[in-house]
Amino acid sequence: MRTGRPEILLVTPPYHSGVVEAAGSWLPLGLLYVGGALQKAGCGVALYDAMTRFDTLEDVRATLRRERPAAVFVSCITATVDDGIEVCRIAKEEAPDTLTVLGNSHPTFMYEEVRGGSPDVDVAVRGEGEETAVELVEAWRAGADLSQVRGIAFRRGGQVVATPPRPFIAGLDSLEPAWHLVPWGEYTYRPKPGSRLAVVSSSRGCTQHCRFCSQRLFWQESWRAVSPERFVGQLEALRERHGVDVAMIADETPTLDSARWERILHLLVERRLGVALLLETRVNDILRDAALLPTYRQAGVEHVYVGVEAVNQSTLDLFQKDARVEEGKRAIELLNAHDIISETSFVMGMPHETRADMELTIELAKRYDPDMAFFLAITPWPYADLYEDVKDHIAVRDYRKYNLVEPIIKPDAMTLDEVREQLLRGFREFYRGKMKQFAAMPTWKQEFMKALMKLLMEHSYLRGEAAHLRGEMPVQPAPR
Ligand code: B12
Repeated sequence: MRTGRPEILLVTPPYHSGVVEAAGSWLPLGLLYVGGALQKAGCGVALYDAMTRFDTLEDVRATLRRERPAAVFVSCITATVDDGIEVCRIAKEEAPDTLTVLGNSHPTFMYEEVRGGSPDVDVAVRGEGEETAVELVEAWRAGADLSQVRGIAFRRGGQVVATPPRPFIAGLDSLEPAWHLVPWGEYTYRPKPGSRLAVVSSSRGCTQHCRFCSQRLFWQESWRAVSPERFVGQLEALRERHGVDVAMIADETPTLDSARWERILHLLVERRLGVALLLETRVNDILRDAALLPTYRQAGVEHVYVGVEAVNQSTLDLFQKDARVEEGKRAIELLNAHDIISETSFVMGMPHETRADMELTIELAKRYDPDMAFFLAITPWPYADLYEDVKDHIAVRDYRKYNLVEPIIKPDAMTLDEVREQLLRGFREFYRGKMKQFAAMPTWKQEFMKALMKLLMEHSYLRGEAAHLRGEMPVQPAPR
């Protein structure tokens, strides 16, 4: 982190779920967008990525004491909100006049809880952050009435005041993250030793209707895109100026507009950037693009996550997932056939699910045959549609556990420990099968898979599973 006294310090909560952190260190793109807008408006900004540095709350305190920022801007999803509030508490303890601001999905929806429940958070920013952050800082500097700033919540006279929502930013091309604040040497994609990893955004929004997710609600079913020229230009600049050679596209659905996506791919092929791309998209878009998949590969797309989420049609219907089981399977086959790493996840642990259902999911996951599969615990974000359906089955209220790893919902016929056991069994069985397929994979994929699995087994919450996978211990079939 840069030293010197920043007016505004952008901070990630020092939270770890022990999953994705094993594979890489991921820069906080949302905060960098906010930082870019604040800098453009003339504010002094610095970045403190406590999460990536694996700092403790005591390290956070030492940093705040040293940096003495006038304002602390923290990004929080549900799992990280308690640690985000802790950062604000420490900031207030160190200097009571520090302005403390929380943004991202949890404060967007739960601003009453956040703002009403914690005296240490001055403002919750609701929704897209760039314009709101700039107006907020201007009003705060001027000592003006914050109720003029759209898209925030703050406390006045013991009441939480929520200002009207702010419309979405019209032209995404005008936004530029504060890339120069990033200590690039700290961001790497571990399966590729020596690589430099960026997180980038080519569009914002989600039009899917999954009841368990928060993104559709956050973006209010809208979708806006950066132009192909601007997006590819940004990647090119990251390659040239900062040596980025792997980039994760943060979008929910970068492929939604097929003409735009095709243009992006063609520009990438033309410019031969040498940047490997990791992305997430919809099953249906992969099916639509079957003939275009060789171009994906030429453009640098190496890894695609598709959300099939659940393998039995009744569960898919319950989630209102707009994809049929067979389509998910076909999308994975296509990715595999085009030498792209395919990844998907299977969400388990709904109230009606039984051990037998979960065993079926694990079996079907093997039949789907993605290169990588994650078995996740269904997690009811308190603002997602799913919450109402499952609220009577919520057994865990600690937000730090809302990370898709720890079971939160107790199914009628299972204990939480039994759900956890099935999730781990899913990993164990799936990856044991995968290891047997290594020899048939192209060399690069084989190397990648070995490196990634080693990282997951040694550095993620799956650590304890390594011994089972190596076959050192007999794996007991789960008792019925
Ligand atoms: C990149 C990413 C990560 C990175 C995070 C890097 C980082 N430090 O930010 C990594 C890979 C580490 C990660 C980890 C996890 N993630 Co994640 N991640 C994403 C992803 C794919 C993109 C986020 C992004 O960059 N978006 C682009 C930017 C521009 O948008 P944005 O973040 O929303 O930011 C805007 C606004 O929210 C706002 N804003 C954001 N922060 C702030 C702060 C302030 C002060 C202000 C004013 C405004 C503001 O302004 C920004 C610009 O407009 C999203 C899904 C998605 N497509 O968004 C999931 C997502 C955010 N992750 C999620 C989850 C659950 C996790 C994990 C718990 C998963 C796990 N089991 O490991 C962990 C938590 C680990 C941790 N320590 O945080 C969920 C959160 C669900 C929820 N509502 O709580 C999401 C939505 C995925 C999903 N569909 O469920 N993740």
